[in-house]
Amino acid sequence: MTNAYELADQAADELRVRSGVDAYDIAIVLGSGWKEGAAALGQPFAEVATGTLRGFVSPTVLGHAGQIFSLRVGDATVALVSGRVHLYEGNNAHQVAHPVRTLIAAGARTVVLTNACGGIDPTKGPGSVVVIKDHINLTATSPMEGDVPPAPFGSRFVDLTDLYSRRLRAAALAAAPELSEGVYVGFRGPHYETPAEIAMARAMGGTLVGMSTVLEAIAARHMGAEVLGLSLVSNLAAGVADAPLSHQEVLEAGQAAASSLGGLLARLLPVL
Ligand code: 8IG
Repeated sequence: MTNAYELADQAADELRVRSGVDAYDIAIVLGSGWKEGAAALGQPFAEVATGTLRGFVSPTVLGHAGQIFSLRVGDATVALVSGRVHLYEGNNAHQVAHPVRTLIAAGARTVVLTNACGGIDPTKGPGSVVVIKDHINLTATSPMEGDVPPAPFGSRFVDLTDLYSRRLRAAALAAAPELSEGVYVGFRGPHYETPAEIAMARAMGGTLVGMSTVLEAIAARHMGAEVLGLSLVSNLAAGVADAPLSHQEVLEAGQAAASSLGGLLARLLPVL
């Protein structure tokens, strides 16, 4: 069985051939709500279906096949990864981390992880964008499980002290002062939390809750990339407001925010 790093190298080689890009600078993983906005970054010069790349599993959301768009933004060659996959689709931590590992194997030194999430802070309601300062991984799994990482990668016991790059967070907050920072608590889902679980997450120091990002961040940091996390609050978490959560509302909040998210990415990319 090929290890996760060889698999990422092979997928990166296939991606290079299909996109014509020798080395990427920045990889942006697009969470729900972010894809529409990302069109504001410019016209991609290549589009690769992830189904044609080794190790990629297909998203289970109908009509959302995985794609990697390649484009130039200023001096940077950027990959937009759409069609993220999650643990709750039945994937393991390595499958979830594979797109990020592939883009890093294809040269990306900066990884921007975007997502839509629930908000615990009632003053940062739907439509707020929060820079992830740190995370609490409650998925009970890790992309570092399994085989020992081969050279040149460091130990599986990767230090996560500066997981969400201090430098990138400062750059993002300087370029977009309306943003604030928060701690993202990663659950497995796909059910939303109970009010008691949200009370726990708040007591732990969490301000955002979601079902993605944490495993990709760990894998990216381990491979030496700098990580920036951006969360779009789509709903207040369970029990924070009186209303029940509705998936429909979550989708609508994403659509409403889409155009401003693109503008935000366009402002941030030059300073990363
Ligand atoms: I959008 O309230 C979105 N994703 N775990 N909880 C969790 N994930 C989410 C939520 C939420 N909203």
